[in-house]
Order: sequence, then structure tokens, then C-alpha cells
Amino acid sequence: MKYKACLFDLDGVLVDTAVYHFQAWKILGKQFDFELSHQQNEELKGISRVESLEKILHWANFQATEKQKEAWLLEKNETYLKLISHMNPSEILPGVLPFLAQLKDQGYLIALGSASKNAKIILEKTGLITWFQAIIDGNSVSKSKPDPEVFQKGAEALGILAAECIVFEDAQAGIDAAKAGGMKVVGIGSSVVLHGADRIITSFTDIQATELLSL
Ligand code: B16
Ligand code: MG
Repeated sequence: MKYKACLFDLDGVLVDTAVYHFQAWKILGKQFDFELSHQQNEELKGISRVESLEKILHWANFQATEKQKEAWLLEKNETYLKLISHMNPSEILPGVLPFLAQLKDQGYLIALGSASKNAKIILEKTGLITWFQAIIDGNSVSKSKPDPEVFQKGAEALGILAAECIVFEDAQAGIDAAKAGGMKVVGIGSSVVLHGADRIITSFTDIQATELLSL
């Protein structure tokens, strides 16, 4: 087979946790009179928690001490954990489960490549965890997307080459990471905001696993 594995981003690809990140950052922003816009939130997709806070403080034009930043990172995560505590399998995005089943039937390996340090909790709450042969998340990498590390580690964990992987991503930083790692990439979202993917789909209801061979 031309490709051996599919590497999935989590937020915005398998589940829509971006809405919970948005709410949690909005709640935190109140402390320094900052109102996060939807457009700014787009730029936070796929990047780490630390980098997200740096961007937000820059937009808010707020100088914070390292101690303050640490406290806010913790606070944002506590709010986020509360928001995701009720997550369940109903929050898996449309078409994801049938697509994973097709991949499994066709012999593909399946791995996760997420920037989130909370990825495992989300996979457990939604029951998605059983589909994955390897999980690479924010706890296993030192460089964030658009660095390819998260996907390279995924390929390594599965024991296959980058050229044998297809990445599924909703964020520009993630598409760039996959490309930098020499992998094929399917973007999930709109071609107006996502550039450089080998194919764009609006959801997994748009694609059949057999179509991957033509990438
Ligand atoms: P956490 P992904 C990313 O997940 C999110 O898109 C991004 O908005 C978030 O800041 C990042 O995870 C870190 O998340 O605070 O849970 O560690 O899209 O790479 O699955
Ligand atoms: Mg994402």
C-alpha cells in the first residue's frame, strides 16, 4: 500500500474542542480587559498553550511577569478542564467514526498528533482512544507546530516513514508542520483559510478511505 498510516490532529479534526479553548481564553481575558475575537481564535488553533497566551497578551498589549503568566496558564487550563469534563462520544465530529472504521478495515495504522496536553483525557472521554496505535501529544514534544516534530514522532512510534503518512489537520500551523515533515496532508475546513494541503474537506462525511490512494 502507498500509505501506511493516518496521523490525526485532535481539536477541530476529531472533536470540536476549539470552542472550549475559546471560552476558556475569553474568561481569562476578562482579567486584563481583553475580548478575544473569533478571528484571533483562528490563529490560536494548533499552537501550544504557552504560545497562545503570548499572542493574547500581545494583542491585549499587556505586559505580564513570568509568575503572572504561569498563574494564568494554570487558570486557563482549570477552566478548560471544567468545560471538557462533560465531553462524551456525542461530541465526535460527523463522519469520524465511519472513516476510522474504513481505515482500520483497509489496514492503515492510526496515530494522534496533537499540540494539546489534555489529548488523552479527551480521547478517553469520547471513547476514541481505542482506535489509536500511537498517541503523540503536547506532553511528548518540545517544539510546537509548524515544527514537524509531533508528526515525525508519530511516524517513528508506528515504525514507518514520513512519506507513508497522511496527516489530517484543521489548522494552518498543522498543515505547515505536516508539509515540513514530508507528509501528505488533508485539511479539514475551508480553502479560504487553509493553504498548502493536498486536499481540503469540510468534514469526514466528504471522504472515503479508498480516495486516499490518489493523494
Ligand atoms: P492544551 P490540536 C491544540 O490542539 C489546540 O488547537 C490549540 O488551540 C491549543 O492551544 C493546544 O492544542 C494546546 O492545548 O492547552 O490542551 O495543552 O489542534 O493540536 O489537537
Ligand atoms: Mg486542531
